[in-house]
Amino acid sequence: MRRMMYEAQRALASPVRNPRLAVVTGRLLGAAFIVCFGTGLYSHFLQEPLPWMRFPTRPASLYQITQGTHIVAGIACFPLLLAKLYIVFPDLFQWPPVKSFLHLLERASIALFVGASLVQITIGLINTYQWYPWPFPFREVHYALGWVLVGLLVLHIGIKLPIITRFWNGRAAAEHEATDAASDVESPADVEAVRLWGSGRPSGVTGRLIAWIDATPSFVSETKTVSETTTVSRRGFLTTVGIACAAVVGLTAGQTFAPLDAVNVFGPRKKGVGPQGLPVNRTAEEAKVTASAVAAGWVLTLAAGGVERSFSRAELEALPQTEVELPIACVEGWSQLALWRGVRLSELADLVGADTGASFRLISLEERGSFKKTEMGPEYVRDPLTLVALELNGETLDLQHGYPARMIAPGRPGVLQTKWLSRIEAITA
Ligand SMILES: Nc1nc2c(c(=O)[nH]1)N[C@H]1C(S)=C(S)[C@@H](COP(=O)(O)O)O[C@H]1N2
Ligand SMILES: [Mo]
Repeated sequence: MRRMMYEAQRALASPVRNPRLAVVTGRLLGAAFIVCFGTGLYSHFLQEPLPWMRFPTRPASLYQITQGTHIVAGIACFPLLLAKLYIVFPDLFQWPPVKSFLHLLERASIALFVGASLVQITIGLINTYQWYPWPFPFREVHYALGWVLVGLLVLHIGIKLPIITRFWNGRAAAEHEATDAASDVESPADVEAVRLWGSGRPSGVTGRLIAWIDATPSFVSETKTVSETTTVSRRGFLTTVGIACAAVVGLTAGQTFAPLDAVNVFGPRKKGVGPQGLPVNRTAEEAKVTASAVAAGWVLTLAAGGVERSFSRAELEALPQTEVELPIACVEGWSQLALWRGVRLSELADLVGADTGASFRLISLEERGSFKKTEMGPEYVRDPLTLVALELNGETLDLQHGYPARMIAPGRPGVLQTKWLSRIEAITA
């Protein structure tokens, strides 16, 4: 068995399967994970703020930037994770599979890390296509997995620290390689050294692994130093990974970042598609508001501290109108800038004498659905860009976009830009 595993590792040996490249791709992957985690946390707390939380409202496209980055970094994880798994694959064939309790923990944590990462980026990607083919609530699971992954990332970095520090610097790694390669490491005793390359044992072991890999007949049989072929294939590997990342990112980022729209081949949303040139996520039919939204008796009711006032659409139109340019930035990754016109929420709040520090609840005509009610902190309520929008891109708001009136505020996720408003009330603590 030991022999078999040894042969497997030998057969899989390749110049790109070395600790230096494992560290290089690991670094990029780690950075992408941290970016995803940070932007993900931000998105989470915007949707589920703790009572004391207040958020910046500028730049107005803040959420477009953070969520666009979240999805771009998540998509880049696919080629990076595949590259990393390719590099460390031979490490799977260790013998004995478990040497100690600590070794068991290490291998189990890596198995969990890989599995959870694959699940996380896959459900995330599928979600950008608005496809929810699983029985669990996406947002809660994605959020919980985010914490699990950060924990496992810290553990992984801790375990691999000796290798990471040793191979962080390219030149240092090459030096180790050259010295270590000088010794003969073809004997089965060195298989021991190979098995240890993942265990983070310092002083020469990992360097000897490279030497062993480089000494593998199929690649560098005659010489024990780093050959040109080796360098070339390593560079080729990194170039391939780079191109793959650029491709998957470049061909989808246009859904958020308008300049890349022309090459948005795989992104689920295209610019300018939909009524009034804007995509629609949930239609009026799906929300079952086709009758209530056009009913003659529709009014928007504002309520604060016992004062209630109702406005018909004509009455709202008679109030001072403000025009703002703000994006709809969906959690699912697409964003689009649009021109909105309507009444400032702060002016409506003043009409019912609402407290300047009050948070508001926005209630839609929609009878069912997770977005029928949303909440908004005073930083948004009082922002001059926050409107009860009546017009979009120079026309009366389309029914699909929330006619007779919808919310539009700076720096917020699309899910909170409530359509088909019916009631806006100050939340009394
Ligand atoms: N009442 C209500 N408002 C809603 C939604 C909804 O399902 N119901 N969807 C939200 C989501 S997820 C987004 S991204 C934006 C999309 O706006 P659009 O469909 O008008 O483009 O509206 C938001 N407003
Ligand atoms: Mo959305």
